[in-house]
Amino acid sequence: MIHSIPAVLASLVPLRASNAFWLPEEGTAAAGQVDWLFNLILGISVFFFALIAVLTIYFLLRYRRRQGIEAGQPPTHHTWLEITWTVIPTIIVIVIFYFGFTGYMDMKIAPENALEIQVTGQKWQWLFSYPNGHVDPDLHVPVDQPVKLIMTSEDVIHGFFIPDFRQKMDVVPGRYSTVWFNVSRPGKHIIFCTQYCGRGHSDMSAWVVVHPPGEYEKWLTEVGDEISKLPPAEAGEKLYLTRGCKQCHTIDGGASTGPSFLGMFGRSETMKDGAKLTVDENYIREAIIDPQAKIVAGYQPVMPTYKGKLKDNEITVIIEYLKTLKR
Ligand code: HEC
Ligand SMILES: [Cu+2]
Repeated sequence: MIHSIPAVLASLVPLRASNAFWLPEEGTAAAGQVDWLFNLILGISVFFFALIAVLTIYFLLRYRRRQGIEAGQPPTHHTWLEITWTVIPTIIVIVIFYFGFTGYMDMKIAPENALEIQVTGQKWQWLFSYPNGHVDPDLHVPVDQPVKLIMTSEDVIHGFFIPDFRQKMDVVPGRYSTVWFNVSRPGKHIIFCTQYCGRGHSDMSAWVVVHPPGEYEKWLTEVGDEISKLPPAEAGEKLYLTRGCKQCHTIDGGASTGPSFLGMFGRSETMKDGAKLTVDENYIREAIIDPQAKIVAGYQPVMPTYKGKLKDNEITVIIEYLKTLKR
């Protein structure tokens, strides 16, 4: 097949909307805008790089020192040349600024009807809290609806990044940051943490699940009363898997950031200050709500508090689950 020269050039200098070749999928319309500007800047840079490189080589050869030719006096000043190289770049940066700034404002300011979802970053998991109180390790959203995320961190700085949406925002303890987006197709997109936040940093990922029309509401009611429907130990296991405990506690006796849950209930534990105590319901409850109150010997005080994040009935089913993990 013979390609026309413009078609080949167009595929080499990607000033096009579709980027499957080197950028991730464009999950939102805003992502398309970001890519468009990125490609514009890239195109301008490639053009000037090529122009300057070619001219440099040409001048090097053309005006090289040769036997018998004396160098003339160079001109000190060339008004029109100077005006040209000032005006053209100024216009270019103004255009880039205009599209960059308006695009930034569009991505920054959420529409008023946006659905709000709370996001918590913690070592080493994202937690998403929905309007009905449900907390999930993944971000579920309806299609064709602006969604605003209100994000904060429980411990260190995390970075919330959805490559497909070209959205990235720091998630900082003690303050709130936001992002918003509107996805027009059902599907799944990955979320990463982009700040090196410790041992489990590379596991700190989640999914954006974009539900087809009507499915989001259905999902929300279904998960809303899951805890009360499941047998306690199963509900507890579910919370162990979805609320971040798994990132730091194993259930097979293996080492991790925190003590393994295997055979924990009823065992005698030595604290950092030398005190000995037996693991019972009240001790576990305190360990979850106020982890810094008693530190197990040999471990760092890095467990985040779950005060306000786990309801009483949820702590109860976690305890029921821990009781089942016998040696
Ligand atoms: C960032 C890591 C981390 C996460 C997440 C975490 N923990 Fe911990 N946990 C620890 C560490 C470290 C210790 C030991 C130091 C201490 O006592 O605080 C600990 C101690 C405990 C203890 C006391 C253990 C013992 O052997 O005496 C319990 C119970 C506990 N965690 C429950 C949980 C539950 C339930 C969750 C999830 C809802 C959870 N932890 C999430 C790190 C974590
Ligand atoms: Cu992180």
